[in-house]
Amino acid sequence: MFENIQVAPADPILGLNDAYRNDPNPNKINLGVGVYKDELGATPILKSVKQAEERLVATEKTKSYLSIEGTEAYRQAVQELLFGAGHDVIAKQRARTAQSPGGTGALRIAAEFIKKHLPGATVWVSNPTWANHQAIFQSVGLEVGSYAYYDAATKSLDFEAMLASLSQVPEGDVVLFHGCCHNPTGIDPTTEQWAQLAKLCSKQGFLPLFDFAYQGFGSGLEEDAAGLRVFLDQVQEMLIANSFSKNFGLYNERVGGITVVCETAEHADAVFSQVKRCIRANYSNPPAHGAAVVTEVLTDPELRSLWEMELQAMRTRINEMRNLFVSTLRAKGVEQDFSFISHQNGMFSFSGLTPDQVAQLRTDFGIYIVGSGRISVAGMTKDNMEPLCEGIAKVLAS
Ligand code: PLP
Ligand code: TYF
Repeated sequence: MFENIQVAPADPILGLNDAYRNDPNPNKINLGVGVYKDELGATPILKSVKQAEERLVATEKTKSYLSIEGTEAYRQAVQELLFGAGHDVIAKQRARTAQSPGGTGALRIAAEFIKKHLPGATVWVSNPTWANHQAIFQSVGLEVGSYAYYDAATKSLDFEAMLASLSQVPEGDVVLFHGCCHNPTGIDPTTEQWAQLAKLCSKQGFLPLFDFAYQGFGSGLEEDAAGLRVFLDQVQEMLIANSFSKNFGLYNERVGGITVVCETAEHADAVFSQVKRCIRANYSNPPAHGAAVVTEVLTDPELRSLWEMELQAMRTRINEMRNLFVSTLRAKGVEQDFSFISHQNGMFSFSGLTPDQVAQLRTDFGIYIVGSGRISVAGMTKDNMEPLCEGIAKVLAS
């Protein structure tokens, strides 16, 4: 039965990681996968997370199943982080959150819910977007369309084109927005632009789906939620897939949430009951540990302030690397203007390097960048900056 099955193509991002691992070059540099690295090139466990884990190990009493939707304390903590404590949506019980296995698990549940309950809806994603978006929606049989986003010529958001394509989206379709720190471009709408998008959404009648995987990596926890909250002022219904992989460094614990916002608490009850059915037929109930850690950190004032400091330190280090990258390239005599990289948000930048240049960086210098030219700035350190910029300068000059 299996003899005719062909080998699947390697994942564009995770496949690169494998190639990096197998490269014997001692000076290799990995700027592929979106995983935070510290100045030593390590991805450490946050102190706040470690302390929460120590408490949990000492006090945990059972490994029995969680409910389909996860723990109440976690679900509440997620909503407060997304909307801000005391937000009207919380007070009116218009939102329901289920704990999910990472942001990917949340997106997959959103996809199944859309497929089942919004028949005929197409999901629109930005051009470009995270490579897994298409796969997740298509895997449940949804049509995926793309809307204009990035202007390669100016290396910025083509907001006019974005508005023009979104005004073609029919009522009842779904539009995915990156809550902040757009992956792969690092370019987000401004608050004013978010307000225009929300207005358009309300006029067109499409459903916004926020993919919120980097809260706190842009400007701050509150600042990064501005787009989502501007939408909440204008629209009654929304889906949100959030992840704690990056901002808690809990990548392999798989912790996130799927949140539905409805017009009324009654609608929310009905919608959420269907979301729970999707979960039940998928992974049944979520893993407990990561979410317990997040709950402990978010609800304990001491751990919370430690976490916020650690998150700020990650954000600051990435921004320092952005500036150092731009200035080191300049010092290496690169004439092309890379200053746009200093103004982008989060882990990623679209470098504008061509697929040929990306390939040359890899074969000649052991520098690994995603084929699209996306650079994970979080992989840069003071130690690898010189060889990195040296390699890029040589490739650009060749
Ligand atoms: N959405 C975007 C835009 C991402 O970049 C990522 C991870 O890189 C995710 C979702 C999924 O995150 P998780 O690892 O929590 O599944
Ligand atoms: O670098 C990126 O864009 C992501 C990172 O299960 C990632 O693809 C890796 C593994 C995973 C989810 C996200």
